[in-house]
Amino acid sequence: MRKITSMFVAFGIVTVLSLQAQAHELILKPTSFKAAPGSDLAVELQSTHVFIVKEEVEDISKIDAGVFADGKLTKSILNGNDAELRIDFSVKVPEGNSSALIAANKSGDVWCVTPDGWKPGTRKAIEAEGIKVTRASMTDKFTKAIINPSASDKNFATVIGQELEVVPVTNPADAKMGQFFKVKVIHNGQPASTPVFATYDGFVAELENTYAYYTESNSEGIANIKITSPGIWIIRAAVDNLPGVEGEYDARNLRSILTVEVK
Ligand SMILES: [Cu+2]
Repeated sequence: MRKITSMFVAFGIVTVLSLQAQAHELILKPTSFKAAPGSDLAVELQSTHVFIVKEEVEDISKIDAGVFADGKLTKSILNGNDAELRIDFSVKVPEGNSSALIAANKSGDVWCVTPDGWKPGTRKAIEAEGIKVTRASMTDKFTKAIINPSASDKNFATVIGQELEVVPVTNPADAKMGQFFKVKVIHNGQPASTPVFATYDGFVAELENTYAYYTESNSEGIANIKITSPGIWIIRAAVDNLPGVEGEYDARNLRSILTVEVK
């Protein structure tokens, strides 16, 4: 009996850890990757467990999003689209013939794992309701997309300063089927070794948290993703279990997703 109980306890822990890894992902999906300089481009911000299928409307009050140019993010007005299960916004495509960056950053909500399931709120707040908290965590999310890639500029490699950032080393204009697409993962301004998952739009639309490719960035932050299909690719880095804040949450996690199109 005791042995069975401890097996159940062990199973419970595994479940909690894997659920924690399954927070939904924040993904930028421009409606086009080629847009005329000076025009308005519609962009979708999706929150999902399935790639790339919109599933949830995030809390717009916690998100900054827009075009990143001249060293700063110009924030767009965000519109929660409940009918389409996504956030809509538009950006003014920068002038000139260089590639352009669109970015979104979301500060995390605290979620607690409890015997009654997941509850939003800090450890203090949930415990004040008389509910036991197994684990409280917060996940901050960063995402970026590159439009108008061109063979003649280096703007695609601009580091915009996200706490966790995936920076292309390969020019997206040169991304090709059957070849490696190289990225650099940067955490707090330093190259970081992290798990790197990648997939493309339409690879698997029936299953959650399913990616086409897995690798890890090395100590220089470099990861190579083998491109196995044309289309929209997402490349995702993750850092888990950063220190928490006493009484608020036990750990903080970071997610960062780069979106590029492969012709
Ligand atoms: Cu979700």
